[in-house]
Amino acid sequence: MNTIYKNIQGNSKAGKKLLAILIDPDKFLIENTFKFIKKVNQSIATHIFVGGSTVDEGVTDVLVSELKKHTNLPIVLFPGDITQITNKADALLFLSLLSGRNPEYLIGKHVKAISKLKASPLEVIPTGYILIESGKITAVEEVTNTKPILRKDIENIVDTAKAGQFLGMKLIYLEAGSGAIKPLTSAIIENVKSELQIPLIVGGGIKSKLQIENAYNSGADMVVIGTAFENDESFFDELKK
Ligand code: 1GP
Repeated sequence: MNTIYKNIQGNSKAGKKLLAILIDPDKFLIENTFKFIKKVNQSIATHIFVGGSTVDEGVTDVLVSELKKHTNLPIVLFPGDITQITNKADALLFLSLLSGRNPEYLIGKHVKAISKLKASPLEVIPTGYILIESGKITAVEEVTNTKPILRKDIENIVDTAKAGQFLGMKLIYLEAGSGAIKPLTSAIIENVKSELQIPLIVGGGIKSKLQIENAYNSGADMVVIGTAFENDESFFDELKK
């Protein structure tokens, strides 16, 4: 059907901002699904992302099945590894870690994923994933054994995003890392957005309505938030429809 990307692209063109709630199966208690999803459904969230750097095999599949019982929001996989691919979701961000120089995360794992994907109904969305330093070592950095791009190196960040677009990627995901102390700056987001003709996702360390607005006003088409909801579900109260 391939409707998820078209929807993101259409909203980006129309200036309608999107919000994805990231659920890390490794940190989420399945018995809390109903209570948690009720809050998601009552909020301005438009998408649910599911994924994490390290998740036990089979856990994502069980979690997505449970989520599907309680929400009509699109469920998009944001996988740290091939084992997190489940056909029960709607789409998959086919992430290539463009900020790093580890071939496994640029193309290696992608080749290995094909046996699972070629007969899959999942909508596969090629996504350039760019990790930017956040003042602390993040899980992505550790798991992928790559270095993030320095915040001050805006030209390199912009050129990396543009290279992703020229390679044919449909989305660029600018990532400060889960639990980042400070989210990405407006300058980084604005500079990247001004060079891109594809939708821009921004995540990492966003934990207030003001920070969401800042990311949107700087050019993010979609904001992703995970840790802030893991730490305090009352944040949903500020984000009611
Ligand atoms: C992480 O960008 C996402 O990959 C979300 O980050 O957990 O800091 O919200 P947070």
